Amino acid sequence: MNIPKNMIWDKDETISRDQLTELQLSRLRESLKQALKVPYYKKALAGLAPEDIKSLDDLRKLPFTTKADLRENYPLGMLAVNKSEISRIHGSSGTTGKPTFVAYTEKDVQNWSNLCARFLTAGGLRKDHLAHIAFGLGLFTGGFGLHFGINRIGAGIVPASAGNTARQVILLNDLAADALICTPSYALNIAEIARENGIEKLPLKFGFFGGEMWTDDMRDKIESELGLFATNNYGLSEIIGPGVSGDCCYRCGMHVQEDHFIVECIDPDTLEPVKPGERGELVFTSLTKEAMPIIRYRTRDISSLDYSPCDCGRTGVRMGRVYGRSDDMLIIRGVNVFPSQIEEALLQIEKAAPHYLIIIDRPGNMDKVTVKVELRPEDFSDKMTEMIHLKNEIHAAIQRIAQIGVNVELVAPYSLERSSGKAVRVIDNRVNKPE
Ligand code: DLL
Repeated sequence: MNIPKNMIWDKDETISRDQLTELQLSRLRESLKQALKVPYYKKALAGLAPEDIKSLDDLRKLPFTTKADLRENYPLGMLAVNKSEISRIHGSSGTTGKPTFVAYTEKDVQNWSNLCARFLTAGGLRKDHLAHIAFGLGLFTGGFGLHFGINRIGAGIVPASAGNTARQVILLNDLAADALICTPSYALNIAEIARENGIEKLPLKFGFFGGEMWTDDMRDKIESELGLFATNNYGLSEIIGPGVSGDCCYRCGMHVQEDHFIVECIDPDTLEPVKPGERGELVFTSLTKEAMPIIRYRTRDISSLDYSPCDCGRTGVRMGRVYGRSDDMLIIRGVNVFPSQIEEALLQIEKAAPHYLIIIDRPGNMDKVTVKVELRPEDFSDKMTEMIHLKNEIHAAIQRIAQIGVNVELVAPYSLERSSGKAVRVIDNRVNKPE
């Protein structure tokens, strides 16, 4: 495996905490000034002026912004510039209803490209590499966000976009890209199709994966199947897209790009900050965005923050893997369960392929959870005892990690639907889901 050397793209990634605090404070005032051009924020800030922010602690005086606020201002009510100044529009599809649109000025696009160039450099991409983008090149921020970041570094791009996995494999093999850019679940699908087509090893060296929840075990699996060095990167459309944070080569948490975003980690119930290292909901405030500045956006993503120094020299606080979303948290017979716990359990069992689907029903008054687990082709057997043993093993692992009993259904290799973007892992058929 190619472990990249530590390399820093931009000296601002290493400024001291004191310098950072000073920079954040002055940028926060500027950003508030920009936000006050949006009628929604003018009302929500209720007379609060940028000068009222004397220290970063005063951030807590500001109101939160939620997805519902953005929806109410559909399509472009949160714009702080004239429409003529828009350089790009992206959107997040969500599972229901209309997309949420986000807009960028030319300066926003430039900043965004630089943020992506930073984490790509951190994870090993250099200008002599070729990078294959298998994110959809469209309204989704993943495709074009990464495209412009790679371009900033000067590396070559194969803009494959999403879908047609067999074709992706041909391109990856024949053009010999060094880096693969997609969701972690799609990386596994690519590995699977490559294997089916008799390709032992694609020429890939690095993988930049993000856009959905994944676990450390999933990373190990992807690395062993594709023989590359995989890093995690995180972001969300409302804040900018990819580039909010990313792993460095030491992979001990994703460095938040704090010169562009202030991050808080709060208890989603009390809305009070949690202590460093404790799990809570991440909240971001943009510091440099012109088109759509955003104040204290509640992401629903559950993670934790680590302020200890990192050997790479970057000073941005490190966020842990997203454990789940507070709205993805399943309440099963009163027990809180995150899909990531089920993934963790499944990946501990060698014979279970990393493809699964969680289905929840409530036939009477009791929640019933079925976890469909695909078997690896080589382990698919018609020996009943072996299959029962495996089912029991999976059942016990889920019970141990997620503290719930589930109905395990073993399904044939390749029978679960593959996605070329964010994988759908949960189908909740309950009519009245517990809040
Ligand atoms: O998924 C932006 C992105 C694209 C990030 C490509 C990284 C790579 P949205 O479609 O708005 O934007 O979805 C944002 O995806 O709130 C998280 O729940 C989840 N997410 C994004 N990155 C990660 C990650 C893009 N590395 C939502 N780990 C976020 C876990 C992630 N979850």
